[in-house]
Amino acid sequence: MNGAESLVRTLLAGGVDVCFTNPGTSEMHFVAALDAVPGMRCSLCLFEGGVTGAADGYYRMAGRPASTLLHLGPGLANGVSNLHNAKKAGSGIVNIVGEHATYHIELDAPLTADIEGIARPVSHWVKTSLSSKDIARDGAEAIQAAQVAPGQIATLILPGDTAWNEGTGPAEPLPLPERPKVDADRITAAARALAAGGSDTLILLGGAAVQEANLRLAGQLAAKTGCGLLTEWANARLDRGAGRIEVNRIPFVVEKALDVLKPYKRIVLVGAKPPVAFFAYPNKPSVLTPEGTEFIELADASQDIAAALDALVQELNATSAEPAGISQPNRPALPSGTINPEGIAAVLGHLIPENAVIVDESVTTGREFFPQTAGAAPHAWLNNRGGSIGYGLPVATGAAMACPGQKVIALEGDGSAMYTVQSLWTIARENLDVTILVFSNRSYKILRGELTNVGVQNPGPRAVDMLTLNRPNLDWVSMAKGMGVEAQKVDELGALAKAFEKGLSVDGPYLIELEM
Ligand SMILES: Cc1ncc(C[n+]2csc(CCOP(=O)(O)OP(=O)(O)O)c2C)c(N)n1
Repeated sequence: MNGAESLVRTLLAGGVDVCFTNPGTSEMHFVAALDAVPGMRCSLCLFEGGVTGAADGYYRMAGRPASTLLHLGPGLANGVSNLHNAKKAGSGIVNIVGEHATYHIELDAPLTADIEGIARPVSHWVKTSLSSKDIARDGAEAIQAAQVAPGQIATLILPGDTAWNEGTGPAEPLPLPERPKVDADRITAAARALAAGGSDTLILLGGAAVQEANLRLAGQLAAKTGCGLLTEWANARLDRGAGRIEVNRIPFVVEKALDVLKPYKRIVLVGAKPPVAFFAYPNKPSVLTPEGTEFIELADASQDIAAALDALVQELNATSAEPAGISQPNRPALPSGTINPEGIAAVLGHLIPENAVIVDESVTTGREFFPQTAGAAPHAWLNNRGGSIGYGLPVATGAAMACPGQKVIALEGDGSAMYTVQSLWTIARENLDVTILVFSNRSYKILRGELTNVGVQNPGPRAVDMLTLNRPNLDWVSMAKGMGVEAQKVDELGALAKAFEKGLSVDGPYLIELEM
C-alpha cells in the first residue's frame, strides 16, 4: 500500500470521511487512492475558496472535520481567505496540500512555492511529510490537531514521492482532545460578579455558549440575577427560534454597539472576547465598552463551556429557574409591496422551516433580520466571523453536506456572492438542499456607508463607481442556470414569498434574485 492510500485509510479510520477537492498533477496518487478506497465522499469545488469554505460549513454543522485537497502553494493560497474565516470561526479542517516530489522541489519548477509559509498564518498545525513511512502517522496527528476545541486548522503537506512510495498502511486514530475544564476560582469570580450585578452585568456569549443547551443555562442565570445576555456580532452557529433563548448580537455599527453596551459595568465572558469595533474610524472609539468596564472571563472558546455554565448555574442556585428570554412562536404576516429589508425579514420569519440552517452573508440588507425571525421555527444562524467576504455559498455547500434532510438557506449580498460564485455548480452537482436569496442591490452598499464613516464628504463619481456593480448588471438567473441551479427573479415582496415557498418545497437548490 502506497503512502497516499495509507493516508486515505488513516483519514477514514479517524472519522474524516468527506473531502472537498480541487486537485492537480502532484495530487494524482491521492486522487487514485480516494478512488480505490471506498468510504470517502469526495466533492469537487471549482475554486479553492469553495473548497476551504465548504470544509468550514461542514465542521460548523457536523462538529467534526472534513478534509480538503489543494494543489501546491497556489491552490492553498486561493483557499486562504476562507481558511482565515474558518480559523476565526473555530472550525476544524484537515487540509491535504500536494507538493512536488522531495527531490524536485530544489529545481524551482513553475509551481514551486513556500507552502508552509503560506499555510502557517491560517493554520494551527503545519507539517510536510517527508517520507511515505511517516504519512499515516502524520495524518493521524493532523486529525487530532484539527479536533482541539473549538476546532483548528491542520495543514498536512504531501510531496509526490511520499504519496507514491510504499507506505505503512493506516495509522490508528489518536485520542480525541478534551476541552480543558475551567478552574473553580473562575466560577466563583463569575458568580460573585453576577450576584452583585443585576441589570448592570452582562454575560457575553460566544463559541459553544450559543448552542441551545448552553443558552438555556445562560437564560437561567439571567432569570436568577437579572443580568443581560448578548452574543458577539458574528457567531459560528447560533441556535435560535421559537422555544429557544432569544439573544441579540452586538451591532456592527459602532454608535449602535456603544449604545447597547453602555448600561453594563461588568461583563462575564463565556467563549467570547471583549468587544471591539470591526475597524478604526477617525474620532470613534475602537473599544466598544465604556472605560472602566470590568471583564470576568468564565471560559474561553477552547474550554469546557457547558460544564462551566452548569457549575455557575449551580453556584447561583439557579438550577430550577425558568430561563429568561424564551422566544415565543411568532410568524409575521406575509408582506407585499416594494422589496426592503423589513419585508424580507417578515418573509423569512414567516417561512423559515424547522431545523433550517441559515448562512448569513446578507451584509447591509440583513442587519435587522433578527427581530422578525426570533419566533420562527427553530433554526441555526451562521455568520462570517473572519470578515472576508465570499464565505456564504461555500459554507452553505458544506453545511448542506453535513445536514442531509435540513434545509439550508443562504442569504447573499450580490457583491459577496460573486467572490465564490462557482459554489453554485458544486451545490447543483451534489443536489444540495440549498435555497439561495441574492440581494441584488448592484452595489457594495456597506462601503458607501463606510466612505461616510471615515469622514469622506461628497464622494465623486470615481469613488462611487468603485462601489457600484453596474455596467454591466449581473444576471443572477442566467448565472445560476448556467451552473445547473434553477432560479427566478423577483421585484416585489408578494412574489418573493411565493418564490421562497417554491424554493423551500423543492428537494435541491433554488436561487432567487431579489431586485432591490
Ligand atoms: C476578501 C474581501 N475583500 C473585500 C472586502 C471589503 N468588503 C466588505 S463588504 C464588501 C461589499 C459587500 O457587498 P455586498 O455583498 O453586495 O453587500 P452590500 O454591502 O451591498 O449589502 C466589500 C467589498 C472584504 N470584506 N473581504
